[in-house]
Amino acid sequence: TSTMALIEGHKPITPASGIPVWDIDPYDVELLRDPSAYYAKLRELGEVVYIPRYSVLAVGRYEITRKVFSDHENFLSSRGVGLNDFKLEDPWRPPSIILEVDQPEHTRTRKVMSRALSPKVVKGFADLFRETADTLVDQLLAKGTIEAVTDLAEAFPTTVFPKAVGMKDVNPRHLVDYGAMVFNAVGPDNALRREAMSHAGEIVPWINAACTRDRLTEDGLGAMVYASAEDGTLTEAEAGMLVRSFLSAGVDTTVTGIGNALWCLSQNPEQWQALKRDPSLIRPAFEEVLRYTSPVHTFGRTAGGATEIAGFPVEEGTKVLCVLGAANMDPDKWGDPEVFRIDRKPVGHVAFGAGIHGCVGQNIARGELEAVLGALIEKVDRIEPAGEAVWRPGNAIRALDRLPITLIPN
Ligand code: HEM
Ligand code: OVM
Repeated sequence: TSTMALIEGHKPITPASGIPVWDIDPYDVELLRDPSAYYAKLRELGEVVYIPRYSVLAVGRYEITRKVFSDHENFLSSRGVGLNDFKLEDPWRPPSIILEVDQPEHTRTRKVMSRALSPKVVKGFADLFRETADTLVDQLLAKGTIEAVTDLAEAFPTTVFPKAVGMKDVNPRHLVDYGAMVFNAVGPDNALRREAMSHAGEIVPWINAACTRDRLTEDGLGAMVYASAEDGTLTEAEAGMLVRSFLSAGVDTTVTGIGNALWCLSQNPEQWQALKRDPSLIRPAFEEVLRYTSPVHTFGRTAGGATEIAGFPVEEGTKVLCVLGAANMDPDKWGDPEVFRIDRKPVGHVAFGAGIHGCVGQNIARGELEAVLGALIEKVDRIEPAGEAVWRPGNAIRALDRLPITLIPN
């Protein structure tokens, strides 16, 4: 550990000459509410940009973003995927044993999680997901005008996900607020992070307790992870840590995915009608929602040693912001990226990341969205805006804060 003052918890760097310098705050709340101009300028400035305010590099062009984000040899996850370098400053909670580790440690925990979240296991939840979605949509149709963020986007995952995990303790608010802590923690020490963290005293102990074996049923995802503690693959404590990963990554992401999907479809009525005509487009429609809105807009990496990005030397300890939202809107990769088309089939989008850390929960996320969109297209004729959609700034998550809509039945 150096005696040098840290900038946002990591080592200040001297960028290689030739790297464009951009004096911007990518965590400014106004920018986060509407990031498209920031994404465009980041891509325009060069393959890699230096942001002095945080002493970090940033990438936003598609190819280089994908390359850096998936290059686990040179760009580590174990020093944190946010601005804090865990090697220099203690993280706010014990690091995730899947997200925030490198190979070879990553391989063992990843195997346990991918078995628990396999397509076969996820299929087993299809009826629960669909029945819950049908009931919820019927209730919301009776109301007519709804606040889609709370009434649907939050209501659905906070109902089905704890059941899938097998949680005995129920507290939807705590699950949503914990997600806000986890995802805002990867940003700087700004008002967003501090506000999210202000709930920590109550929520962290509740989450930790909810991850223990005696607070989980015998038949959920949690039990599957604890089974790996029985066969010796994991310790009991490690099993608890992986259940914590479900609760960290599995709620706010799908809440955001559902909210963003409803926003896309309410703003593009002809795409909604196309979806109703052809239900086989439900999955491609969700992939396009992910590309178009990038629910996880930015995650980082740390250079483990001297390396390079696009030919520029990069020193050890450099934090690199990988702006997934910018990559998913790169016109050099996507034709008319600003057009939302449910039949685009955007293979290669980076909304779930890429490489060894690519989202291990993507099957269950798709299963949840399939149930919600399936129930909606069957029962709802039109989705009309009923007021202004308001975005909620987040250091890593781009979600709606409010989405008033009217559901008109068939
Ligand atoms: C990893 C996005 C849903 C669990 C990731 C990563 C992204 C992501 C971008 C890569 C992180 C990195 O490389 O540093 C999303 C989005 C979702 C979603 C956009 C929903 C629309 C879920 C769900 C779960 C989950 C439902 C749990 C059931 C995880 C875990 C990792 C991860 C445990 C770490 C994987 C690893 O490091 O090997 N997710 N996620 N995610 N996701 Fe998701
Ligand atoms: C975790 C986790 C996994 C993915 C995303 C995330 C930063 C956390 O394992 O705790 O949010």
